[in-house]
Amino acid sequence: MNYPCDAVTTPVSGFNCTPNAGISKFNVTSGLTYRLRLINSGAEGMQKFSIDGAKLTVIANDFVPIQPYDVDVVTLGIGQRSDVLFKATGKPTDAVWMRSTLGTSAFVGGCTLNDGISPEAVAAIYYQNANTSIVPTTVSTVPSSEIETCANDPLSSTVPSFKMMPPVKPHTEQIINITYQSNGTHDLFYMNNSTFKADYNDPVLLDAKLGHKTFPAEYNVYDFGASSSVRLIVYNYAQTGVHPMHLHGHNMYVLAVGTGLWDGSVVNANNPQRRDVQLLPNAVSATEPGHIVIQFDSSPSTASVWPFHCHIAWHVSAGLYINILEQPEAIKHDMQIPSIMAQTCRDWSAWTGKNVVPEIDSGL
Ligand SMILES: [Cu+2]
Repeated sequence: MNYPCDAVTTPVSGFNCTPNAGISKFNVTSGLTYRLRLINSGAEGMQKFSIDGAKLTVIANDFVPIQPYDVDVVTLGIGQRSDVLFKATGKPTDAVWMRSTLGTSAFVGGCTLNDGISPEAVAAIYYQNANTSIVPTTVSTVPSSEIETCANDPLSSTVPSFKMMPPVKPHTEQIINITYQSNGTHDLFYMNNSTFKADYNDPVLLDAKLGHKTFPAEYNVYDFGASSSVRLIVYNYAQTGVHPMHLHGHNMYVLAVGTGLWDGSVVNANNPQRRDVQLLPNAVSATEPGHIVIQFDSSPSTASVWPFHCHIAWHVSAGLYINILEQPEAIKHDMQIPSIMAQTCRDWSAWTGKNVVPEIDSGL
């Protein structure tokens, strides 16, 4: 959209700021209902999506259909997707704003690190007889308290359409404590006192295929063996804000979200929210963490090495990452790794034998 190019203080090679770049325009017809597939494809900012004067009906989170419910604003952490219904109930001549706002900066109590110059993106929605040469003049009626809430909607609101009940007693339970501390030169994220660091020349999945059972500590490998059900109790002690935690390969059950120590209670225990990214609350203080409790089912069909990490680009860059090694025996005996992968590893090994590859961060 339009951005005040004078505000660009650190030009990035290859990117130019175009003054008065214009806005995106969407055309709708009065009386119809539209499905919007929203994704936050950003690096850090928690987006709050709304359409002036409209309620939006959420029908899916991270592609998992849920029982529809209405909101003023849709909260999207990095990587989160929500499908919403927008009913175009306006007059044929109406024009309204669609908004995605980052709210106020985290430095003054908000949810994101925006610089305050242009924290709200807008696009125009034009009904069929609207004058598309002028921009809308509508204002947002979303309460500021909803913009300032750094959390997904309550788990009690998000009930999957297809019922699945996770085991009350999982096969394996693991606590993950996230902290933010110095390694001597840099402040990094630590998972149970270990900050993640990848070795580009040593893929964990290949190790698992070869039957290796032990890994360097900095790979942050959690071997859950043949557990049929795994629960992670994740505590955020970092006091750096909210983390959109993402699990690969599964729709995880989100059993609880809160602050302090988990009291064991589960929301919608017979059919909890399932999705693959969930906002983990900020720590209240150094001794009072935020928490989420997630759980996933496992079988030989889900055998792999699955990342579980924060989706904020520079948090995962700073080590907020673990590898979940699932069903290693099935990997060793049943998984077919295409020969092109082995060839790629050999080629990479040969090239890195003669060229230094700078690994400036965790390696992810
Ligand atoms: Cu994070």
